[in-house]
Amino acid sequence: MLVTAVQKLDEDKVVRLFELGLKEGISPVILIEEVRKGMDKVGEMYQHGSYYIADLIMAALIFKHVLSLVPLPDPGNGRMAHIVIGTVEEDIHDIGKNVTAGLLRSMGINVCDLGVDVKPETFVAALKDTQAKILGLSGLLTSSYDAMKRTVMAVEAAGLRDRIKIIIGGLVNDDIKEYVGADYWAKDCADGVDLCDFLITGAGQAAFHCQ
Ligand code: B12
Repeated sequence: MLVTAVQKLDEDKVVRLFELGLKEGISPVILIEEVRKGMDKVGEMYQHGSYYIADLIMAALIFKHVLSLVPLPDPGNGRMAHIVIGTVEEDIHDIGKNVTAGLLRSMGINVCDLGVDVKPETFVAALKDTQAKILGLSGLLTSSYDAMKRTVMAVEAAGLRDRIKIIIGGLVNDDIKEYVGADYWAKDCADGVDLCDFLITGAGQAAFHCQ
């Protein structure tokens, strides 16, 4: 129902169902995932020409509205971080990246979020600055795969590759991970958060499907 309401861009209904879900004790991660599936449908309709860019913007606004219903910790980018995260160069999609960063913070993981359209050299500078051991790259455009690859190459060129684990998220899969040269890919934020937890604390499952 939530998926269909998002697909129809029915903001009132989405908010009502999301609030109801929270009230019934359903995990925000599960509810967010339902909204994400609805966004996929909106994306498909845009691709097939039945929705326009204004509809993508509307979908983004609805997503931001539901996210405001979930208390996520204050950003507060600290100097020491476990993970540096950002959306790669020339890509401005940030909803999924923000959800992931928020969930990581809610688990007490220090996140340095560089925002969107982040250049490879900016990622490298932040990795040096924060001493982070994990780099999270988000990208939803086909062109983002090359930007991810350039970022991995910049990390290598800076001599940091051996100590950094690189996770990609967004519209990615195992082939993209191989192409980009990353260590892992995450199918969703829950997957990504489990993986980061494992890489930082060694807790949780030792084998991830995204490896
Ligand atoms: C909303 C949206 C927009 C909004 C973005 C608003 C914003 N602030 O982010 C706006 C309207 C700005 C937009 C613009 C464009 N968009 Co757009 N957009 C979408 C849409 C509908 C939803 C994306 C979204 O937010 N999903 C919800 C979030 C929660 O999901 P998510 O990003 O996948 O994130 C989840 C996981 O992937 C994961 N995750 C994400 N990042 C990371 C990172 C790490 C480290 C980890 C561990 C996990 C993780 O966690 C999240 C939760 O599980 C998608 C359709 C789709 N199928 O995704 C198209 C889509 C991505 N857009 C598309 C296009 C074409 C564009 C434009 C080029 C349109 C245009 N002609 O201008 C521009 C590009 C602008 C640019 N340079 O970046 C295409 C891309 C096609 C392609 N293969 O290249 C898509 C796929 C639509 C389509 N089917 O055609 N878009």
